[in-house]
Amino acid sequence: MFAHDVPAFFSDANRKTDDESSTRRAARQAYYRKASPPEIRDMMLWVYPPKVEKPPEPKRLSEAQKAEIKSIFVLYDLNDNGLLDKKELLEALADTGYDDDEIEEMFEEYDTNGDGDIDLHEFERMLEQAYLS
Ligand SMILES: [Ca+2]
Ligand SMILES: [Ca+2]
Repeated sequence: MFAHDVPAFFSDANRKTDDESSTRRAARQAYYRKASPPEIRDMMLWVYPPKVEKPPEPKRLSEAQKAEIKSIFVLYDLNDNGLLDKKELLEALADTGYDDDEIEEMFEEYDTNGDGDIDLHEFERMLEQAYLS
């Protein structure tokens, strides 16, 4: 940088503070003209760091929510065998406003291992959306 550039350099640097700090802009303007292309690239990365897209944290049920779901499961599991069969689910959801077809559909959808029962794990999946949304 030449001495006669200095006043303009600073006034310019101080004026433009919109999306990069004046210090960074000053540094970029001071060194830009002598920089080699890789150096320019490095400076641009410094001034405009690439946005690191963090993948959203997968939503998980908390231990408290899991415990709550389990207590509901136990309540629905009328014969206490650790599984909800279709009849138990129909009975459990009878008052929720779902009709039998919808409940049966839900049952088929969430009985992911197809054994004809909803186990606790499948039941968690069933309620997960309601809990996490
Ligand atoms: Ca049962
Ligand atoms: Ca199952």
